[in-house]
Amino acid sequence: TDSMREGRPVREELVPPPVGVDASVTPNPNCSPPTAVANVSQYACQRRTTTENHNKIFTDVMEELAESSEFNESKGPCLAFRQAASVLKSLPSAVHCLEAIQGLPCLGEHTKAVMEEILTFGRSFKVEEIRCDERYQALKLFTSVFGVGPKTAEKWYRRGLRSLQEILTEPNIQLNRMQRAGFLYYSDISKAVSKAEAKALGCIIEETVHWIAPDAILALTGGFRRGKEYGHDVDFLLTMPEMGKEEGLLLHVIDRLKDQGILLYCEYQGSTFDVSKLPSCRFEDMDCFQKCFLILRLEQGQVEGERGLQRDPGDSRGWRAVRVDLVAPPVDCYAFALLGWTGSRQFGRDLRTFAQKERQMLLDNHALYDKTKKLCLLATTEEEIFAHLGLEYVEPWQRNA
Ligand code: DCT
Ligand code: MG
Repeated sequence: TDSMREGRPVREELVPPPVGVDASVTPNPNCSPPTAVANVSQYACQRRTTTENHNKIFTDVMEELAESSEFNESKGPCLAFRQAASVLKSLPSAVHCLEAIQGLPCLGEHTKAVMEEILTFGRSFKVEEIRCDERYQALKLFTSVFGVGPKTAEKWYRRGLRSLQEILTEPNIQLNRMQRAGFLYYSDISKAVSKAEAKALGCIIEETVHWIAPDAILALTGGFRRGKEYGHDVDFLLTMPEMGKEEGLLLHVIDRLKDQGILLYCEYQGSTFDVSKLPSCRFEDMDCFQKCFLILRLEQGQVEGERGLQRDPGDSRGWRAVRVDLVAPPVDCYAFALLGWTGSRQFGRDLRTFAQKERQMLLDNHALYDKTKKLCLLATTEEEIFAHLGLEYVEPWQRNA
């Protein structure tokens, strides 16, 4: 693919301008020049992707197609649509014609056909068909409940259930604790969390953590660290400067949140981390750090700005429920955990693929293992991890792949 990309600009320069138009005098204002898309890497970790997405009309459709493929357990197409969306997100301007995407990586025939539909008709018939699909609608609705994954959603769909009301009134359905909380706070936690709300929660978490351990290290991660205006939850990483001191920290934090009367739900997972198992520990999405998935009560008065809490019109409660994730890795894993939990998912996925395919290294949220040297490469900052991988540093706000 590298040679293809290197050869591409030359080929495009040879494309004659449309008949009767002198391209040098009258450049087509709708077509970005080929140079604008030259040298786009197939790996998200070699692209800089801010929150400013010039190709939302395409990427929203691609992401819906990816989700639909995921529901059908079509892993290949799902990944292909996600990669295509990610490449388009990184472009410095909007795509106005198919010529402008020539030579870009990760855009297959399927993706191009969808883009052509959107360019020609302003819409994608394929995605409109999917949106009308009963199964897609039901699975999307069910998985929008905290604690409900694709498997449970599929099970409910197969039983003939179609609405949340039907789930709640079906006597044979046993919801687990997480799902019960998901239904209980559904209207709040299905609403986006704003940056102002994330900031308010950051203050609460910081105060709580430092009340327990003044020297604890706390960082905002996830989408808000990448500069997003809205998110579905707020993610934090915390650790202690001295190895091992992080043990028990999260349980203390949970207790303290409970004492403050703001803990609406808590699912705690103890650490399943075992240094002796590294690096044979499976390098995949999930990490084994102690963590908790919370639902916290956020008061109107704690949120700065005119708009305050994100609420329905007519909601006069003066508070809302928000999903918060806290992860507590040991300090020697902190940089790897920070890199992983900052995301985006696609950025992280491509970092791991890049490490493996281009560097014969294994990267996950705990460590970086060099297969050639047969050793783990240490790092205390994200910059060091990029350097180990021989990658230019990409700032968190440029990781919105
Ligand atoms: N992550 C991870 N391991 C997990 C779950 C998540 O490494 N088991 C990473 C991937 C992205 C990041 O953590 C944050 O996850 P989300 O909160 O799901 O994503 P987000 O980018 O913060 O998006 P949102 O704004 O919707 O919260
Ligand atoms: Mg998040």
